[in-house]
Amino acid sequence: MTISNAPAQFSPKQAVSSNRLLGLWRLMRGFRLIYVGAVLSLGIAALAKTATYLLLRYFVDDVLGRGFGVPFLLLVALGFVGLALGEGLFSFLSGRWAARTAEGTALRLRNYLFDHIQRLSFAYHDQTRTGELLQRSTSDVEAVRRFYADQAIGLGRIIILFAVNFVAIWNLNRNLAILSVIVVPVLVVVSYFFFGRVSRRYEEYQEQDARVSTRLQENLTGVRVVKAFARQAYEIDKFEKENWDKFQKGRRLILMHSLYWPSSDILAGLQMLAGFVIGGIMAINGTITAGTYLAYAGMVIWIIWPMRNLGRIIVQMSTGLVSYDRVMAIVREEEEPLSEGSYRPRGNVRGEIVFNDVGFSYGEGEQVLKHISFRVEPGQSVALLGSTGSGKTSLVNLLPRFYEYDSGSITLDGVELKEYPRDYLRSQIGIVEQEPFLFSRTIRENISYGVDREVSDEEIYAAARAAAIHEVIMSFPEGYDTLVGERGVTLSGGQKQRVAIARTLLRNPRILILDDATSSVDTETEGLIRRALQRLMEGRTTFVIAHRIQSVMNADLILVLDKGEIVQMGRHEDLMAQEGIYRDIYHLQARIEDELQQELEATVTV
Ligand code: M5T
Ligand code: MG
Repeated sequence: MTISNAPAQFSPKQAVSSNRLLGLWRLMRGFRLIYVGAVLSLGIAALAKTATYLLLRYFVDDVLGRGFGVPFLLLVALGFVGLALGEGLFSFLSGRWAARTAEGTALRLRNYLFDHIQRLSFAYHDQTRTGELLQRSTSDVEAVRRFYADQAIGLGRIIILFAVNFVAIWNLNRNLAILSVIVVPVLVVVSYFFFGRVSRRYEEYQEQDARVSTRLQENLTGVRVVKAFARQAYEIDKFEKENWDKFQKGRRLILMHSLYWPSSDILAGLQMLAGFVIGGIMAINGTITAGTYLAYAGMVIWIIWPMRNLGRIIVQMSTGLVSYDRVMAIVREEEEPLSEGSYRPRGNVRGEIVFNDVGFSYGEGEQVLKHISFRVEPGQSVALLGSTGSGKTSLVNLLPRFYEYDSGSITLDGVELKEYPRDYLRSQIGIVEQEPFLFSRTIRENISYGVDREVSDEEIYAAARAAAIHEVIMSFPEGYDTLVGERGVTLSGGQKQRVAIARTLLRNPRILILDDATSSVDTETEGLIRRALQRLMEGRTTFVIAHRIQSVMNADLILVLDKGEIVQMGRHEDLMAQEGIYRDIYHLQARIEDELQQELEATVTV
């Protein structure tokens, strides 16, 4: 659609306002002109309608029975036809332009949200439920779209119809005009009463709706867990409760709407009745002409109709306003500044990393890392070892600035990490996450993900070979074009990890982080990967998190973490020479391996 009409630099951030109507107006930027055009067309259509009644009055009072010739009568008839056509044409234009504004604005808003949500910080995503984000980017945007397409334009229509017809009746007869608006104050009070209630109920309803979406989304993502734990009944029960709650809230919302309708209908009905009866009496008495009465009877409908709909529109508008707030709550969130930073080197970093008394906690929680100090020379490898929950992942997550440390300092090549723009850091650091995520795309696309330049097949194969996954991929009928995930192959945990390793290697980062990257891989494959990586790790600073001593013993520096603190640090030989966790783990793992070996031999000899 005509998104090109919109100023390119427009961002919905500029439409953040505590005045929701003002905000919605700003959100329309680039479409405001055609929207005003839509409202003007409505006005013209309304004038044409009212003119029809006035022409009718003229026809009845001044033409009928005066012996005008056929040509003149034809002319009057043509007038009726012209007015009808004009009304139709401008109504059409109005609807079209309003729709264009609404669709264009919604399109832009959805695109913006998609973009924006991905730029929010890790901390934001940790706290926000996916279902909530989904709902706000779809259903709430839809409500905002309806605000432009139906409600705002509807309000314009109401005001214009009312004003035009009221003025026309006023000019015919003041008493009639006053008579036809006698219930307006009552209607206003009634509408106001419902407006507040519907707003609140709609908000509750949307919140509940978000809860239902979240539950649905979580269950679909975690369907395996649900089945494995045979918790279907429990989950269904939970879902039904939330869904029932949504139904209840929806019912209460509809109840408000449906209470409003009859009450406004009764008022409007009384109004109409009074108008027809009193107007009729006036016509019989001769206070007004027959033509005036006819015109009045036609026009008064277009006074009462708007009054009756005013409340409905205002009440519905409250939903658009609430949704505006819900969408803007996301828009208002600060994006994680990617390119902000005072130090952006031309080339690559060398990779010297120094931690000095670093402390870190997630949000308000307790300290996850305490007094972390160590030093890595460029090209060295660091291994992190420690029980689960000891803070290994948290430590490496600080390097690409996924999270900001609270105290102490981390320097890269002698410059504080916070001075580097995040996008630069992330281009220098490759991370294989503990639980890698692959997109539902081809394996080729997954491996080349995040590389901006064209990559040759050879490069992709080389990365896959280093990750010991090339052979596996080639064994699929479609090779590198095999789709991963729902509509394609389901990769095993270890295969996924290796695709993720290949993906990171292809980016050729100066600093490599492998967070438990070989945890789902058997010892033999791990050996293969380790040997291949050995070559690739040369010249890069590497962080390896692993649980097997074998995978860490060759590191230049081994850090043993416990409850967020470094309890031991040094090379394998140093650590073996001291008492402590490291030696304990070493002996434990060696014993287990021995026992396994013996058992294996025993079963073979039997
Ligand atoms: C250390 C907490 C976690 C634990 C501590 C990733 C993450 C962790 N934590 C959060 O509160 N939010 C988060 O996003 O931090 O956790 P870790 O750094 O993940 O530990 P680990 O990597 O050593 O453990 P493991 O199991 O991967 O070996 O208290 O709750
Ligand atoms: Mg971890």
